Amino acid sequence: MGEVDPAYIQAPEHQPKLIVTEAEGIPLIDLSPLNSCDTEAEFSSLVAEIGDACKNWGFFQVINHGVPLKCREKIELAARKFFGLSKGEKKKVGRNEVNPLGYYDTEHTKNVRDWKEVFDLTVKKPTSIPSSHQSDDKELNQLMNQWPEDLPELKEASEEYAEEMVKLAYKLLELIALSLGLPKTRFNGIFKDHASFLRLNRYPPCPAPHLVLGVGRHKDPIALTILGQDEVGGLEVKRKTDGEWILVKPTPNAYIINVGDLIQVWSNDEYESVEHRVMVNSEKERFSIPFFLNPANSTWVEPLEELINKQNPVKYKPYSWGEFLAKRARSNFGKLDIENIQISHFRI
Ligand SMILES: O=C(O)CCC(=O)C(=O)O
Repeated sequence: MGEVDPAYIQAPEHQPKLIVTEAEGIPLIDLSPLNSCDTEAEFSSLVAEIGDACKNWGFFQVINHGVPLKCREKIELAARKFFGLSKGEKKKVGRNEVNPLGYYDTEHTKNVRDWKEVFDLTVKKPTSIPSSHQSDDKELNQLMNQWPEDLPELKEASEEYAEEMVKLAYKLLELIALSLGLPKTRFNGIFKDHASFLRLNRYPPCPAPHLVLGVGRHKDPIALTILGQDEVGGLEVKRKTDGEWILVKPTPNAYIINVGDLIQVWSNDEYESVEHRVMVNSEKERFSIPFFLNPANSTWVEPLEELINKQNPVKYKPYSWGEFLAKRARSNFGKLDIENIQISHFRI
């Protein structure tokens, strides 16, 4: 990526402090009660832990999650091989505004360029998204995964891994539903035709880690993110209690889970989507693999009626997920003059 282009430089108030405050980390939750015949009491305590983590942090890590280590190692190796290809080879599977899947190295977050390269793929095929962000335009674009010709293992590893992510996502959705006092399968129907994405991220070493970010501060617009990070570290979460940026220390073979905007709206703000960002460093490259759980693009999003009552009136107007996504995608490709669409725009 060479010298630091001004397009990467964060405003002074958003530049990272490289001296990391040692702090209590996000909760680490053991999911083994899901995989064994443990007692009812252990299961209830797991549901309570998930609820507390969603409410107090919006983020947590899970261990004993059931995703085979081999499957994770396979995709991590394939990702390293992919990003190790020449720029020319990677650009052959480059993404663009018509098909936003594939390789990309000029993504912007909050109108500042991110210090990273990515490879995106859709989990369910085919997936379509609205072709434009205009509400009256009903045309859909079919999204096509693009695969590098000389790296067949990337497709195989990604497809196997995505299946495991979907299984884990359903387990988490069920725990979250229970923690909100809802039936276990309350969210399952919403994801029947899910349009989830998998992303491979590489953050190259950076000569000015105090000025730039691998991903600028943002909240995820989706339902849930399941992130595998390597041992380098760099993800920071904005602590709800005091707004401090807290580093998520890498835990071997754990996954980092965060609640996205959709769960914030469905839960009528009981569980909030929390801001996070990624620091880079001057010596080491870093890899991460987020899985973004998305409902079908035709989904209308609004607070769940079971959670609404006189004391807790509805806080959001319904919005179309597909249209929201199409509007949001516009700012990935370049610098806009205005803030892009946020769920706060639907707040009553
Ligand atoms: O790489 C990470 O740790 C987080 C990535 C992230 O927040 C994103 O891709 O939206």
